[in-house]
Amino acid sequence: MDMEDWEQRHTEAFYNAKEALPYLDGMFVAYNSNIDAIRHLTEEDVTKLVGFFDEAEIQERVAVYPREIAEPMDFLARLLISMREGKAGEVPAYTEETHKWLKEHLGFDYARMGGQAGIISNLLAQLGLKKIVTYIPWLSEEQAEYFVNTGNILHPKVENGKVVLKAPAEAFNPGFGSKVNWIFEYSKDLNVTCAGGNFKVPRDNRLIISSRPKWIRLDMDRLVYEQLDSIFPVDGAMLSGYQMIKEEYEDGSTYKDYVEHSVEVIKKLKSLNPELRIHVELTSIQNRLIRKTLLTDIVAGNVHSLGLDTVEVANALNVLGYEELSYSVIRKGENGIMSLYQGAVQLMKDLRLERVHVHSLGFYICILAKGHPLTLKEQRDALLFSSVLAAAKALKGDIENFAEAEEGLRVPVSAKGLEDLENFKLYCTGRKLCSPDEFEYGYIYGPDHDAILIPTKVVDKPIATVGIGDTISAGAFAAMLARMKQIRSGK
Ligand code: 8BR
Repeated sequence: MDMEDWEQRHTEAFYNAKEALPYLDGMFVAYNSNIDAIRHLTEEDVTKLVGFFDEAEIQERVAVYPREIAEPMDFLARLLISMREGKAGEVPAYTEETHKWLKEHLGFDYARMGGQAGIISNLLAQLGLKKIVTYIPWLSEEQAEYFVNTGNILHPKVENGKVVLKAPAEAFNPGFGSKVNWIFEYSKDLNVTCAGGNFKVPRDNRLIISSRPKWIRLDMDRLVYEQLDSIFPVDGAMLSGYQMIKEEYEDGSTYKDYVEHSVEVIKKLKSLNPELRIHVELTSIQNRLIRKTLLTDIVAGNVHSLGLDTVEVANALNVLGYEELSYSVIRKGENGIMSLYQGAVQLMKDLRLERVHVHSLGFYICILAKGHPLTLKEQRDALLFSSVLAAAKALKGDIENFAEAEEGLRVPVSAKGLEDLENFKLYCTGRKLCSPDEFEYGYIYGPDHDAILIPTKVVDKPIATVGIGDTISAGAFAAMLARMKQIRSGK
């Protein structure tokens, strides 16, 4: 694969998408958003935190290895464990106690929009889409402040029994609290002294405390559901946040209730506009039952498109009964990319999808069912556009407008990504999935599917990597829909 060709194709695809996006009427985005509170920890911070507790008790708590944050001591124990090993951690908190304690005793450096639906809404708004209708079942006043003020994000609000679309700042429910996730970042070589012991942090990493307030429900207000026609016209829906569904709730309801409602929403969206395409953005789901149910009951046969990273491909395959393939994806190694490809094809088939977009560092793979709506060149353009967005996001942390997105074009295509794909060439040509020439274009013609493989732009020293996966999926999905609309209008 030739680097120069791919640079050129990125540029062309970016401007093609820029021309096509204004053809979109709008996008519906639901369900999850939260506030990310970020705090970079110094040595003094850690000493101060340790000083709040009895050191022998800290030691005991570290040995217990708390799996949830019920009180501040649990937080400190998990922080010390994460720092000692330099290993990322994510621990749930079901009560607000630790949140309040952290606000009083430590505070955060800055806060930003978190959660897939929140990140996707802001991105599409900043790219200038005509209309984004966002639905967050737990939209609070504080959360509403984190939506960008571009005027094109609207949220359903019930007024006198009637659903109207308003800016998030006018659509929140005053009775709701906020879901705040704390992200504690720390650097390599930081010295930690606790209970007479001493260690040096082996690498940069972070501990996340994800807030799971009991009142959170992945559900749609009944009136909003009944008057769902009020969100139209929209061309697509991007749905995420299903990981919030719990097996059981204190009020006796179970995951089955929420799964059923979620499917009703999808069916109603499709009945209101049969042309509408629906994308689900996956993230890691620890609970295997919920992960499997999401795939087999919500995604399969109901939605068109799935976006996920390589670890999520492995996790999905694992609950669907493809353990060997799943391990082979995780192990990476020589067969990693082949297994990833086979795995993505399997997901397309088992879940009856039109499109599976897998993003990895340096390349993306998109599997397409035969009969998908665009040419492979057009599908490739949509992916290349999202690669530019990912580069802009890694470069700047946030893409405030189209001009900032354009800066992603300056980032070079990853040599490592090209090399990984090159290693895959023999597999593809050997199995007659494509000729060597077709491979150079990134096109694959399988017996029961087509596929696109592209090397992508990767920023050497990214400012941040949070939200890049969501940016990639949203950018590619929006660009694909926009091209479909453009064609329909005769351009
Ligand atoms: P997830 O958060 O869903 O894992 O997605 C992260 C994605 O961000 C990766 O799949 C990769 O494509 C992209 N990415 C990362 Br991580 N670092 C990047 C970088 N420095 N430049 C461009 N893309 C990056």
